Amino acid sequence: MPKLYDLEPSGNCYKVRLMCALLRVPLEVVPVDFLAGAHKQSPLIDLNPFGEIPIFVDGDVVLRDSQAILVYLARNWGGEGWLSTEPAPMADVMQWLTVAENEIARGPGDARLHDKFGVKLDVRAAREKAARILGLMEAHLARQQWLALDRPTIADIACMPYVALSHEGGISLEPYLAVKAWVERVKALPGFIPMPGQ
Ligand SMILES: N[C@@H](CCC(=O)N[C@@H](CS)C(=O)NCC(=O)O)C(=O)O
Repeated sequence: MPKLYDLEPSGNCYKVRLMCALLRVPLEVVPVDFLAGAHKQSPLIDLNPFGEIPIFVDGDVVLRDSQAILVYLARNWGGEGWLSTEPAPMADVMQWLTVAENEIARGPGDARLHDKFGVKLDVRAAREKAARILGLMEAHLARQQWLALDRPTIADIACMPYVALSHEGGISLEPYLAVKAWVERVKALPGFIPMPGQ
């Protein structure tokens, strides 16, 4: 059974738990003592020298980075649906995976790190970035139901968690009706599991 080194309030870890639930992939969840810095010490630092979680282990396969883990899960257990192997549809999904790690992580993700976990960072810059990406997503999702293609893909699973948790970073989703409707569509997927704060 694949194993996830996990932290419950981490949106990045949640992406992995959620994707496994949607795909009905059994997962051994191993809680990490994050406050004690277990992810910076052996044995976890040997699995991920970046000193971060999630860490995903499936036999000989060891992966860090939630987006990469979603790719692995989708290709292994999701067929063509969650991540197409056709060039243009695959690229459409991939461009949203980078949004998850860039604009969303540095926008609503950082604002939440500041407000909820007391991390020292430029929260004004994070809120400006959040407003920009939420505006872009609102315009995009006013035209289509899902971020990429015409169906749920790992693009939605990568981007939804930190957007849905925006309020924990002092950002209201009220002005973003299409974004809110998209979050609800993700929550209605068969097998969906929530995370704390949603
Ligand atoms: N690109 C990684 C980022 C992972 C990440 O930032 N993880 C956080 C927890 S959500 C972490 O472990 N940070 C290390 C630290 O703050 O010491 C991913 O998407 O999984």
